[in-house]
Amino acid sequence: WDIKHNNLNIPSKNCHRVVVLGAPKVGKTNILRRFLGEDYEEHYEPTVEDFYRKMFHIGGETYQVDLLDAASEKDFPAKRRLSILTGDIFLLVFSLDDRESLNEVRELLDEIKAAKAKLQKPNHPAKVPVVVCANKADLDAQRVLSNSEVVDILGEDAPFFETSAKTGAGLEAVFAALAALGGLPDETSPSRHQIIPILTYQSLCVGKRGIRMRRHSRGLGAPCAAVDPLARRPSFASDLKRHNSGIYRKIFIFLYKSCTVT
Ligand SMILES: Nc1nc2c(ncn2[C@@H]2O[C@H](COP(=O)(O)OP(=O)(O)O)[C@@H](O)[C@H]2O)c(=O)[nH]1
Ligand SMILES: [Mg+2]
Repeated sequence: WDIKHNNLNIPSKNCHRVVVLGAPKVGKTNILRRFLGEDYEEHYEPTVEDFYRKMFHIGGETYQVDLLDAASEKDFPAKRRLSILTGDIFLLVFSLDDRESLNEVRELLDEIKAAKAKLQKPNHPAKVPVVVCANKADLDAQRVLSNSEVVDILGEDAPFFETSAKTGAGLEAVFAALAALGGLPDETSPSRHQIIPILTYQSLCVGKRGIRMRRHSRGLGAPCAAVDPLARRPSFASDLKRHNSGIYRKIFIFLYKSCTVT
């Protein structure tokens, strides 16, 4: 059973890609760990680029959330642009003890707005699907940014939440906001479902379909989710297929060239 290619037939309207961006060391990986149902990690490991896939079975429906931990791509603008174009929801993270990391979020917000605006019909500008985490709220003594300074810098562009990946504070609200942007049910929040092994998840969705699904869907079952241990970031080619409209094609080809030449 090849789970890498989404043979689980999750409807594409239920599939979303969350791209996580922000300065190094602000807590991006630990926030993702929380979303995946893992524990906080004190030891810092720099991220190169990580890709995660979490699949949900909620109310008889299936959903898939892909998470791209895009690490520090400040020095790779073409790579970052590609990540931005392939994301449909964005989680931007800065740390309350690091003013420069807030400036970086401001720049990312502008870049995402500009990139998405180019792809939209001029008469129908949609709101940018971004949620911002003001992380490390537990570090009272080191805090250098007040709430009102953050509001001033971010403006009305994106909702932000004070969070702590260490204590878990504020993260429920962040996950709920992300779910709302993707039209996902609230049960996608880690506290609202049970994590089950991938094999159990697969048998729930596809094994002996008729009998099990029917029996299961009578009570719809408790919300559950599984993390795909084999998930890899899809190739450039399949990203292109996902967004197979003319404008995307042109931009992708341009970006692909600029990624490979440099
Ligand atoms: N006090 C505190 N430390 C945190 C928090 N989030 C992350 N850290 C620590 O900050 C360091 C960087 O975290 P990490 O998640 O790897 O950041 P990333 O580089 O943005 O992915 C690690 O040592 C974490 O333990 C938080 O909310 N509070
Ligand atoms: Mg990281």
